[in-house]
Amino acid sequence: MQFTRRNFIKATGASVFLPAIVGRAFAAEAGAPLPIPEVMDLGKGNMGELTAQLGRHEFLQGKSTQTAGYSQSYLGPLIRMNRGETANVRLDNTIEEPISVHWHGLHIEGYLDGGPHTPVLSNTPREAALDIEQPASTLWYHSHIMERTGAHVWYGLAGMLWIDDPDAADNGLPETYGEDDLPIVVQDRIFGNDGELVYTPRGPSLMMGYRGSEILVNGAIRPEASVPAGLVRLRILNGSNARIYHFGFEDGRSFHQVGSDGGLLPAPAAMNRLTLSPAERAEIIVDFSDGANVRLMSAEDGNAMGGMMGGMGGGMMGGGNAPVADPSGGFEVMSFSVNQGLTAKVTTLADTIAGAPVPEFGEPVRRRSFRLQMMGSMMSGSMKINGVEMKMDVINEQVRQGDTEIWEVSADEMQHPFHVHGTSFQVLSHRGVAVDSAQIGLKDVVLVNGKAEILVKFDRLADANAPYMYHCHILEHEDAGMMGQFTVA
Ligand SMILES: [Cu+2]
Repeated sequence: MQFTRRNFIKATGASVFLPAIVGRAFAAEAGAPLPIPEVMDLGKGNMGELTAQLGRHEFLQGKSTQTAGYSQSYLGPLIRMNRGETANVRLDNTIEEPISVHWHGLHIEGYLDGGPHTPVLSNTPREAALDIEQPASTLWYHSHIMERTGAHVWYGLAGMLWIDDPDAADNGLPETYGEDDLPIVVQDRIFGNDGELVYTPRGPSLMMGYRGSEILVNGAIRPEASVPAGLVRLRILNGSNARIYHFGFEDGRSFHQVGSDGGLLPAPAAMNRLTLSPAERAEIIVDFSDGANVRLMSAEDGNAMGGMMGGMGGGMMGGGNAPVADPSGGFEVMSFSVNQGLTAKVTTLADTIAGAPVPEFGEPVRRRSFRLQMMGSMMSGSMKINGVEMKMDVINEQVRQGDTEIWEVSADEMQHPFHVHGTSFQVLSHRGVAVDSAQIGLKDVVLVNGKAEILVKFDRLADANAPYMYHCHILEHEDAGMMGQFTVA
């Protein structure tokens, strides 16, 4: 099986030789209506079909861009699955290279997880039956092929996945899809003068992770959502390869976080700033009852190799690509316009949230350490965990099913979002300070700055033919080798 870069490049028509810093000879128009993805409902025995395909998509007015997507030109449908049921989906691939469908955040066995050992080969469909036994949550899916994940996701092989719990008590949260319950997939991209996507990670843009100068939400440039004058639930996924967002509304209004990676929080957490690193999710409730239109902004990503680069800004080092700064200092992500013609179905938020998962971790029986390392990668192009880079035929760790462990993850050179397959974990501490899990909920990605301790437990099996992965979710770091494999037996 060939995992060559050339296949994909040839297939998409994109050139690897475009310069990484691209002038903007076109006007990127913001303000198109927020695209609401089609729903693929896999509840109640419905069979879905997800086909990886190349396509063309109009991001820029009058320009057609080569892309990839699952059953559509860019990104994929919003997939919904029910807790307590088996979700059936047929996976196919019409692209000339292997892709995969990794179910990010699903607690399923290794052979179903969609990692690099279980690709969907060209024109070789297969079926997956996924037993859903986890709480209601906002997850996603994306391609996860050795050394190719960054390119695959950049061109569009990603989508959102929502788990619903038909038996959960009514939590009173907004739940009318596309009206007051909105999927928000935030990505940054670079477009060349010809309107094509540019993906050329090397040098600084590989080291810092590949960041873009245009912000897309659900595949549209800084779109506008029309919302009712009440409470609106935004299910935000940072679907970017490398960029960390520090979200906030332009008028400084506060909002409530009600969910994170692994499900709902026990109680709404008030805030006016929200940081999401790549692959993290947050469900937030925003009050639009004052009728005012408002923009969602983000502060620039400052994640950089402070130690080596003397603290140069991440925007400068992220391949030279940063969104145009607003006078307020940050940059615009999208905007909201209040439509008085829409009915506000939810206007109050309860003090506690019914149906939040209750963490069930026993006493830890083992401790493992994972050091995420970049040192030397500028020369070698390879990044490591505990001194070794990812190798498909090496199992780095063996875990016993049902054991609770403490994993100590350290990131000294820059911040890395650490993701673990097959489970949700609890963050115990960060930089030596205890973390209140009720505030942040169950996680499958934690942004590590210094050292974090997480409590993990695996209930599903993964053998050496299809092991689980742990890795940095800056996709250029993952593709450069900052990933490891483990079995659960
Ligand atoms: Cu990293």
